[in-house]
Amino acid sequence: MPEARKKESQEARGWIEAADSVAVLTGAGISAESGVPTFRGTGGLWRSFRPEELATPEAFRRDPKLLWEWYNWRRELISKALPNPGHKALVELESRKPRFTLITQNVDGLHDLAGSKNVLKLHGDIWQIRCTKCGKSWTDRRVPLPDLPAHCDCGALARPDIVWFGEPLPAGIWSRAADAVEDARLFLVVGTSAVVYPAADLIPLALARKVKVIEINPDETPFSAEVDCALAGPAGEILPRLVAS
Ligand code: BV8
Ligand code: ZN
Repeated sequence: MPEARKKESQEARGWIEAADSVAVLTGAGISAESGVPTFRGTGGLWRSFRPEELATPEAFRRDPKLLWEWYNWRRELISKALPNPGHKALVELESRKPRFTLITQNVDGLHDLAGSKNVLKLHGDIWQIRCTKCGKSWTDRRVPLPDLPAHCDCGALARPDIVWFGEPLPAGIWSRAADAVEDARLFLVVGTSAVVYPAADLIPLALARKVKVIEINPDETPFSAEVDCALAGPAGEILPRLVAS
C-alpha cells in the first residue's frame, strides 16, 4: 500500500480510536460484497426498469403487482445474502464506543442480521409490510410471498413499508439521525453514492460541525474532495482494518 495511503489510514485509525461518539451512514455499497446489487451498479436494474422509476408511489398506483414482483425478486436475493466483514466491523466498533449510531439507507436488514443495535433505517425495511388503508405494519419474511400483490387482513392492498421517492422519511428518524451526526466526533460514510436526499445532507451537516468525516468507497462521490479522509476501496476490506484494535 503506497506510503501516503498508509499514513492516511493510520491517521483515520487514530481518529476512530480517539472518538467517544461515532455516527455512521451506509448505502448499498456495504452490502455489495454480500451479493446484494447496488442501486446504480450494473446489477441494480430489474427488467430494464431503473430503481428510481419503480420505487415511487406513482409506479405502485399504476401497477401494484409489478411493484410486488420487483420487491419479491429483491427479497429472494437478500434472503440468500449474509453480512460481510464490513457489516461485522461496525458491530465491533459499536461495542467499543459509548455513543454510536448507525444510519442506513439500506432496506436489506443485513445490519440487523450482523448484530448492530442502534440502527436508524432512513428508508424502511424490505421485511416490513404496511396496509394502504388501516396503516397496520407487520413483519413478513416469507420468500417467495404467496400472493402478489400482498393484502392486509382488513382486505385492503398492502405495500412494502419502505420510503419511496417523493415520500417523506419516517417521522422522527431524520431528526434523530441529524442529532447523532451533530453529536458525533467522527462520521463514517460507507458505500453510498451520496446523491439521494435528505440522506446525503448528513455529510455537509457533519462537515459544517467540524466532525471528522471518513469516506469509504471505491469510487469518487460528490463529497470526496471535501471529507477529511477518503479511503478508496471495498468496505469489506477497509473497515475491518480500520476497526481492528
Ligand atoms: C423526499 C428505498 C420530500 C426504496 C430509497 C434535493 C436535491 C435533489 C433531489 C431531491 C432533493 N430532496 C429530495 C429530492 C428528491 C429525492 C432524491 O434525492 N432524488 C435523487 C435521485 C436526486 N429524494 C426523495 O424523494 C426523498 N423524499 O424528498 O420527500 C417530501 C417531504 C415531505 C413531504 C413529502 C415529500 C426520499 C428518498 C428515498 C427513496 N428511497 N430507497 C427501495 O429500496 O426500494 S433511496 C435508495 O437509493 C437507497 O435507499 C439509497 O438512498 C439510494 C441509493 O444510493 P446508495 O445506497 O448510495 O446506492 P448506489 O447504488 O447509488 O451507490 C452505491 C455506492 O457504493 C457507489 O458509490 C459505489 O461506488 C459504492 N460501492 C460499490 N461497491 C462497494 C462500494 N462501497 C464500498 N464497498 C464496496 N464493496
Ligand atoms: Zn389494513
